[in-house]
Amino acid sequence: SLSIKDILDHLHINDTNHAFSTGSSQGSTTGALVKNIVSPVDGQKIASVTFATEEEYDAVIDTATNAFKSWRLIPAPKRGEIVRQIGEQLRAHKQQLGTLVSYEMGKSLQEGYGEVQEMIDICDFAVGLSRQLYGLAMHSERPGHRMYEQHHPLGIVGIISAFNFPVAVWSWNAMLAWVCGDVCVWKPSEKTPLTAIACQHIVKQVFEENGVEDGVSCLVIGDRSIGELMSNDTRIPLISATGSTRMGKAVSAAVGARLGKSLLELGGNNAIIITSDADLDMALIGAVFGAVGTAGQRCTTTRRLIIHESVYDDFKQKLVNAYAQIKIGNPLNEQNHMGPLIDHDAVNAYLDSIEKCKAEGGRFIVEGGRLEGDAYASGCYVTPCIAEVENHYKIVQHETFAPILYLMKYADLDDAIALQNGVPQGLSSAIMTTNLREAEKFLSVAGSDCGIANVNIGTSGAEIGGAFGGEKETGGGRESGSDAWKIYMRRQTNTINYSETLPLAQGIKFNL
Ligand code: UN1
Repeated sequence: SLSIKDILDHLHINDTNHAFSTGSSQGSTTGALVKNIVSPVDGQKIASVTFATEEEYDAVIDTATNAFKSWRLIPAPKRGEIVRQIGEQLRAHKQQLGTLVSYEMGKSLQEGYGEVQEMIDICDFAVGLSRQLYGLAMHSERPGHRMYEQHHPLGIVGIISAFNFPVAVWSWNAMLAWVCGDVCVWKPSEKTPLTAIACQHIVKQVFEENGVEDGVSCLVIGDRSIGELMSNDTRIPLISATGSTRMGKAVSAAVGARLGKSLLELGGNNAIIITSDADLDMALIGAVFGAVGTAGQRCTTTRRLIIHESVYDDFKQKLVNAYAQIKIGNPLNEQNHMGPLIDHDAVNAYLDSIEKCKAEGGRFIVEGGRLEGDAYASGCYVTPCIAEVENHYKIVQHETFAPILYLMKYADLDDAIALQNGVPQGLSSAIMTTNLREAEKFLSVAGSDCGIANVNIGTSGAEIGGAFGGEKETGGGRESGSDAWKIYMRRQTNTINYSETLPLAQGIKFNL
């Protein structure tokens, strides 16, 4: 296996990294602030990054604005060919990049590789899409007229991404935006900028080899103040933001005030309904992976289980047994199922949520807590825990980004669906059942109100081919597959008159 030092060298991560990159040009290493990036895995400093100043940010946007003028003229399938090469490079660097994702963010190595695989998959999707940016052709009501629609690129797409999927969510946006003819400015989470720098390096080389102008892929390192500049910037027609509902509301308000477009992918509070007709062994795998995978830090993490009373005690016992098997520790060791939380703030939020849950009456059947000892020296390792609760508890209504699983009991499927829908968030949902009527009801208009609704699959681990996102406080945005590409383009309706007269629509007569 590779040493972290080898991986950093391989991915061109320096001890001190630049505040921004537009591709061939890079920012200062003095900038507004120099921040050390510490791994939650072992508490060691990995490298430092420089935060961009406002002037540096402005220079990046100027470069991107200029790059758009030529990038948009390259035919979409040719842009797709460049994205294909990016996919090839991601394949070549999968092991190193996946390992750095795991080390910088703390998710298991398997999930680190999985994240890079999602990037490769979206590249493949985008290559095909580059020949399928279809508009409709309509039949005009007037003789000698042709009507059709076409999709043109928007310009700059601003991408604000979160620490939990430090690179995949960027790629869902960037790969589609690029085949659509847009240029991208990416502000990664200030908690995980190094994997972003590694991606920028990979992409920049592909763009350079293809003679693409500087500025099609830009990276700006900074905290929320950079996000605020982007949200208020009329030079950025679309902001795609992933993160907390609080952040999303701020982005949406700023972008909305200038009538820009936003694509929001915010919090989830995802539940699995486990019915009396469920295959309980399958339900167990779905529930446990959904709850402890990525240490409960996916927006699709399973936070609630709504279990039929007839199987409640049985399933509860299965869960307790399964949780006793979970190995927590260094995520680079493939024996471990669960790594650390991202930082000490996250650990404190987790501990605080446990206290709040107890105060509201929650009964813990698997206790949580911070892990102590040499193997957990970073102070970011916690135990996944399970509490029996009521859905209306304030803490249950809230998304705590940690491995806390809430259990509740139901008797009637309509009540279970009401509980599942009875939270402010609307990202992912699932039902475990072998009963066709139950499954179809859950998927029906009277069923789940979420953007994602699964049958006999957990709430997390969506494939890139579907549109990803959710309703209510999740923000309404859709990324990745299906027709999610349309938000990265502006639609134009064109009517062409090839006749020798000018008939007006709606039969209006206007004779001069
Ligand atoms: C996220 O947590 O922001 O469906 C994205 C999943 C992953 C993506 C999660 N494919 O769990």
